[in-house]
Amino acid sequence: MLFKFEDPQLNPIAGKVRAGERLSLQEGVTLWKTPDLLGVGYLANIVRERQHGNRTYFIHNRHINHTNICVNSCQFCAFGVKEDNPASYTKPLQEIFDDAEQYRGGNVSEFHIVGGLHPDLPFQYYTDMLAGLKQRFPKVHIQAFTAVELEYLAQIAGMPLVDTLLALREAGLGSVPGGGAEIFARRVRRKICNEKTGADAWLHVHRTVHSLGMRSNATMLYGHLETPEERADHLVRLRNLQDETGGFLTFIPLAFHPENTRLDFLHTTPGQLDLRALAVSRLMLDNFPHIKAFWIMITPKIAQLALSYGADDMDGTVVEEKITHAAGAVTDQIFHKNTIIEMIREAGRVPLERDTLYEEFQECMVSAGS
Ligand code: V47
Repeated sequence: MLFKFEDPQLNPIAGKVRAGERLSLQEGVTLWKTPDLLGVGYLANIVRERQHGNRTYFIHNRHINHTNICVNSCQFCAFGVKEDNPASYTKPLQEIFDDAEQYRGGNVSEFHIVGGLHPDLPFQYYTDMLAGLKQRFPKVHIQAFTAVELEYLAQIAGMPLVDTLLALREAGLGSVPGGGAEIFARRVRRKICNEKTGADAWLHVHRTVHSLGMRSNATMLYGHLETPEERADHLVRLRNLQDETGGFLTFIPLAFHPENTRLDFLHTTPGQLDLRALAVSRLMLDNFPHIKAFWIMITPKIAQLALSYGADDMDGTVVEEKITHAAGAVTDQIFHKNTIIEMIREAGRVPLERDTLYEEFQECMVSAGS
């Protein structure tokens, strides 16, 4: 029996999805606006299963947030503070290495490193951090520094972006995470992150990363002041760059957390928007291999449902997450491998533990001591 859409506007979109045709910006807006969430999820699931069947990826990773000191003061961020704030911190390199050591033996395969734009740390702090981790954990992939941080590090290093990236790669950088994109629309950026580098600069950094043969991820912060039209525009701009470079691996919609931010008059995102964000992303980003449900931000329960709304990746074990938790996230900061495996199996999918670049993966069973 054919699925019957509640919203007839979804019928022509369904025809294109079934035929594997690209959706337009306007169709993207329709997907963001339609009350027929089940219809949007149904379509996203068609694409998800066409690409990945029941396969669902996760990674054994560890997040490291080396400093919360930041020269910017973004309205949506509760993590970044100024140096004179009693809650400010900058981890000495030895502390980063010692923390990482505690994790030895756990078969971690990725360090995910992001932090504030620190006014005084020298470029060598970053290269020494990468080199020190790589020396101690040669097999662990390092995914580090958002496009915003990379642009800032180039300023600190006094080098062109390409040379900065080459120096970081030489020290151990493996790939670039997707943060810092927020929402590309200038209207909203003026209100939520006026000092921050613009959309074109974010896209330029990723274009440059890809030109060096490195992979990266992309994100979109949703659930604040942006409109459905601005969300659709964000996705189309990412899709255009991916047409050009093919360097993006994964897209992660990031649910805005308002607590302790200057946007604390807003509410946390409703579950329907979290599911819709993943589903619309899956449908619009037809050239992105993966869509990730970041359980830290949308809760494990929504992340599990998301596996039927377009997502094929559950991120990973994480261990320590400060950015969303500073903004009121109530989720744990660590997930044990067994919990992720069970959640994926309960959703009727097949759990595959992957490396950062999705080059190696293997099916997992719940095991003792994971
Ligand atoms: O860059 C900041 C966002 C990002 C808030 O690449 C906030 O695989 C919600 O980018 N509420 C960091 N979001 C996280 C990130 C990420 C996470 C997981 C996987 C990957 C990946 C990337 O979080 C920041 C910013 O865009 N953010 N404040 C907030 N209050």
